[in-house]
Amino acid sequence: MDTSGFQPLDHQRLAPDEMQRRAQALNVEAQRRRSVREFSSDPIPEGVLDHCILTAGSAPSGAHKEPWTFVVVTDPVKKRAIREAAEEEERENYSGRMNEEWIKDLERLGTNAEKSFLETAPALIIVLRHAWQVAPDGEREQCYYTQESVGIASGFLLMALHHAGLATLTHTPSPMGFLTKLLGRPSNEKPYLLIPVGYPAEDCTVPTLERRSLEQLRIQES
Ligand code: IYR
Repeated sequence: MDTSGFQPLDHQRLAPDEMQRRAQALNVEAQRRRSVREFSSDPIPEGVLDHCILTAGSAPSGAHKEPWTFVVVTDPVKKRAIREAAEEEERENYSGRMNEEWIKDLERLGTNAEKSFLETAPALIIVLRHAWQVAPDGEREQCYYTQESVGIASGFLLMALHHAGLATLTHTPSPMGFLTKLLGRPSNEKPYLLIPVGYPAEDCTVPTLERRSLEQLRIQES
């Protein structure tokens, strides 16, 4: 068998009680994550976002194409430009593009077309999905399962940021084409999510909601 290009997996089995403890502890932490719309403008300590982005980049991807880029925006002028363009799209969304049922579903979240968090949050991370890639020789290369891959990477990113003590919002001011232009990114990079990141505001509130129970989530096929 040709084993070139392979290496032993770095893995150690844990004792069952340690597995239990770790699985439970991560769930306790995950359950505290909430989507936040009120941010403090306090800056994020240097280096924290880099580690979180590296964690996102550890996600699995189709044929290991790593079809993602994470753009970090902290410049107030650029944040303002993004806010203005996002609010323009959102005004269209709230005044006709979203149907009645959608508007009603959002009522309990208290959202509207006003997106001041895009300026208040100290950083915006824009997740870009590579629909294809360009090889060094200029040839167009295929990417595979990019929606799945970038979705998983975004999940890793949200959890890493939460784990580091930061609040996030999973924001999709669709259509998001304006971001490709504003950020000067090539046309193969499609905006996937816009994630404001920072500390929550001192007086931040979040909608009261319940999550599905294990009985609702897990179906045991025996
Ligand atoms: N993008 C809009 C609307 C919106 C849509 C969903 I689905 C939400 O869960 C929340 C908001 C906005 O950000 O206001």
